Amino acid sequence: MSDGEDIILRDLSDDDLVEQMKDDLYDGLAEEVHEGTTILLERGWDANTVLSEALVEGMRIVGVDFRDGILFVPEVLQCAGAMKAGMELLRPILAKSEHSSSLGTYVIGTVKGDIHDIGKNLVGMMLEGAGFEVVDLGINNPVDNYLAAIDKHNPAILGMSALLTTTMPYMGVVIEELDKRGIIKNLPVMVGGAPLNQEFADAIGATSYGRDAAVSAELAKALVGKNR
Ligand code: B1M
Repeated sequence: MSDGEDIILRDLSDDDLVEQMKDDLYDGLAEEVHEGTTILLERGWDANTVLSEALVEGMRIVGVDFRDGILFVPEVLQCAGAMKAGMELLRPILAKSEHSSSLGTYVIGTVKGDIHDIGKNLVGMMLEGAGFEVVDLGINNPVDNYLAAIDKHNPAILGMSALLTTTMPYMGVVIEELDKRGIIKNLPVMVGGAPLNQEFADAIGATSYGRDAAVSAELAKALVGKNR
């Protein structure tokens, strides 16, 4: 961003800046979203408020126009890049653990066929902040990836994310496999993602359904018996 644009962003009131950041996110302007996030943090905004009011709300608007055929995949990829530029600044704040000892390992990954990772990444940050060691398997994970990670990391919780109605049933496939192998008895499984709900989580036999990142971190603490 040029100095001139920088000065204009800094001159905006908080409300105008948040509106501008939503526009910038929509336009896929990573540097501007990064700068806007910096300014709000400097003005004393807490990371969760920046996240929900500027970034998540901006991405919600993108989602509506994506659904309505106004935005297409290449543009939405730019929007995702801009959102991530803001999230990178929030990561160290959100992931800063107030716990001196770890609550255990939390393995998380987006399921097979699905490449959405923004929500999963947010959940991971909040979990780190809650005191978990997070092992992130990334996107597009077949059941074997989850099994290998369970073997390797002996997690306290397994988490799966899905953003598509076509990929969410795969969570059930993973849970069935964990059941067959007798793993599910000792390993709580949390599922989450925009198209899910509690009924779906119950139907596939998940231990827990995380509606959003903050709720998921609280649920995770409860699952390991450390709700404090
Ligand atoms: Co996609 N996409 N997308 N997309 N995309 C959606 C999901 C969609 C709802 C858009 C729409 O039509 N309105 C729609 C799904 C429709 C449906 O299934 N019913 C859709 C579609 C159709 C597609 C493609 C098929 C488009 C195409 O190719 N024609 C394609 C599929 C690719 C694939 O995965 N195979 C596709 C591609 C993409 C991009 C690559 C361009 C990009 C992803 C970039 C990335 O993630 N790196 C993208 C994006 C950005 C979106 C929207 C616009 C935004 C998603 C997002 O990041 N939200 C999305 C619209 C929407 O959701 N409104 C859309 C912000 C994020 C903070 O929220 O992810 O919901 P969310 O996470 C929340 C909670 O859900 C929860 O906590 C998070 C934080 O609070 N949560 C968990 C998530 N995971 C959790 C796990 C937990 C607990 C809680 O425990 C383990």
